[in-house]
Amino acid sequence: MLGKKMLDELNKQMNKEMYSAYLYMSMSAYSEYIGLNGFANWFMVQYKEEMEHAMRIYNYVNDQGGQVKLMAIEEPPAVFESPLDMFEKTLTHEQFITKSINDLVDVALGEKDHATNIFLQWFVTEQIEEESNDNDIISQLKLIGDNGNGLLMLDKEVGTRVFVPQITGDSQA
Ligand code: OFO
Repeated sequence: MLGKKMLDELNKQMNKEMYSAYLYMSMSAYSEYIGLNGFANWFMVQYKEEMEHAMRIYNYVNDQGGQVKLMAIEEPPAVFESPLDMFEKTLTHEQFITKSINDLVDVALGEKDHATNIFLQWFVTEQIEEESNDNDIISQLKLIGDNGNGLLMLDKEVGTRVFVPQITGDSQA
């Protein structure tokens, strides 16, 4: 069973994950618009992963007998300066999400809610990978600089990223 504060914070986190999905969908659309289809693929995979993150929380709240509450999703930016700009904004956003997950863990520990603490550990680990992936691509984009060939090579590489569903149910979005 979830305490009221824990439930409220989980519902808010679900909304943040939905915003993450929306943000990366927007970056995917922009990448496609400027002809970088590999980056468009990378961000679309990210969008799908974020939808799964939201669904993990949705399923957990339901499993715990809590009431899922859907809130309005903020409008993401539609235009970006460059691939580097998109990945720097992605990293900044993921750092915000990491802090938010850490705050959720603090609430779970404060309420002695061990089940939710265990549930959240998956997200704690996932955030390490998210930030690491973003940092890697930012480093590569900085090395590439204004080199068009380098950018096209990286576009090709990130175009191979594949979405691997991790949870069952209607998570494919
Ligand atoms: Fe859900 O990990 Fe990104 O936001």
